[in-house]
Amino acid sequence: MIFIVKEPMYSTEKPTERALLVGIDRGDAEWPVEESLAELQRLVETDGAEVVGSVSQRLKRANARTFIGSGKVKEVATAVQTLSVDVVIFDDELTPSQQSNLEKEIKGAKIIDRTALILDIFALHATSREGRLQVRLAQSQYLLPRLRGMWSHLASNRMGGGVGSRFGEGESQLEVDRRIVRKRIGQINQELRKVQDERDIQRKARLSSGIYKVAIAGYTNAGKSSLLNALTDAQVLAYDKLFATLDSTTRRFVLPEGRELALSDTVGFIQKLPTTLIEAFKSTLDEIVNANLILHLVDATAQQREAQMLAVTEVLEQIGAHHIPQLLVFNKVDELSAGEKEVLIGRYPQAMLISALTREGIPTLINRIELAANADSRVMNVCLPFSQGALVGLAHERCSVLSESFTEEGTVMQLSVPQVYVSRFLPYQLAQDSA
Ligand SMILES: Nc1nc2c(ncn2[C@@H]2O[C@H](COP(=O)(O)OP(=O)(O)OP(=O)(O)O)[C@@H](O)[C@H]2O)c(=O)[nH]1
Ligand SMILES: [Mg+2]
Repeated sequence: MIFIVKEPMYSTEKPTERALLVGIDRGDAEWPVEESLAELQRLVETDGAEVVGSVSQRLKRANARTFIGSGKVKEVATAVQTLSVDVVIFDDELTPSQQSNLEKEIKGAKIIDRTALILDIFALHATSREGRLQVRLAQSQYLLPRLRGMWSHLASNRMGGGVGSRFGEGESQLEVDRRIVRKRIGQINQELRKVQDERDIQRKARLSSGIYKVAIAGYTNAGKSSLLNALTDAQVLAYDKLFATLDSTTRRFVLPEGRELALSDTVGFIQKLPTTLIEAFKSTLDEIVNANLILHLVDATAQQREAQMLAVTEVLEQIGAHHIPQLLVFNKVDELSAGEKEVLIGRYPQAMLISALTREGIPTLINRIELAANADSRVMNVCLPFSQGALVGLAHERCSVLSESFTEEGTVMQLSVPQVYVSRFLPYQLAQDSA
């Protein structure tokens, strides 16, 4: 059965593209097909099109030839006509042959898949040079095995615009051939390396400074940018769209006792995140991989909260960040009732409940970050001679100052010193420590 969201409408305004969604119901209780299609609808809307209907079919696994069964394909083909559909969007990545078979059988509409849609949104939101290069790399890698199938698709896109049309922007049809795409991948990789070399310099500087790095990771729309803004004066764009953030932003964050940390916000994760994107965004994701602590931020109000958490855990594993200490943080609790909060605490006693909007729970979160940051520290009693002004500065900026007094010999301090700095303070250690 086809679930119709909107009847065809006739108006004089420039038409928004009309999309029909198609998914498979695999009987997955964690991530039911309705939820997956609802998320796909949000993706479509983020990309600027309108969903006019959705179709799902109960299948154990996808049909190798046409993803859905042949009867269902006919149903979709009819719906394309009756609902004036411009684009049919499949909720899973189609194989190149499934795509070309579907294109033959469903006339009058573009056929794209979730991956192409996500890549398109990334293209729309990429602002930095690195972001744009990474998106182009992912698009080219996606395009390469599909070149034959994409020929007509690209040609019609270029004329029609709309969903999926930011593929190969500015390219002439002739250029779309395997050799050229491969060459382009090579060039993008080269350019990316240059951009990333510069970034590496900054990152290495942070690394060698021994500064403690905290990364905010989580599902798209969890409120990562809002949290960065709440903790620092980052003023990162935060809005109710999927994949608002593509580039990572790192800001200085000063703990109440004076120690400085680096706090990063980065690209959000999603179910079925295309592997081409994960590979292309490796350097952006390195912000997470190189962190000392990950704040796993969860939208506590999300229908599919648990499934979203699982998706995030899986991506963290995929990028090799699963061994990094994590704090589980539920955001948007301003929208939960007292009862709902209790259920959440009962289920995740180790988690923190916050609201980036009302700042509820933020002080507790800062305390927990501080505790984690101090976990690799050692308490030292030192007397820093007045000639060692720089070391006094280091103590204030990178260590926790537990006590401080001034004597004739110098500044006597009790410090919680991160391991990386211990050797710097050793020469000035007071006798009581060596006991
Ligand atoms: N009610 C409520 N809304 C919030 C809170 N934090 C964030 N939001 C809203 O959630 C939406 C997404 O917030 P962002 O900070 O952009 O989320 P993000 O995780 O950075 O999203 P992407 O960059 O798209 O992955 C915005 O509309 C925010 O205003 C919160 O604590 N409470
Ligand atoms: Mg964001």
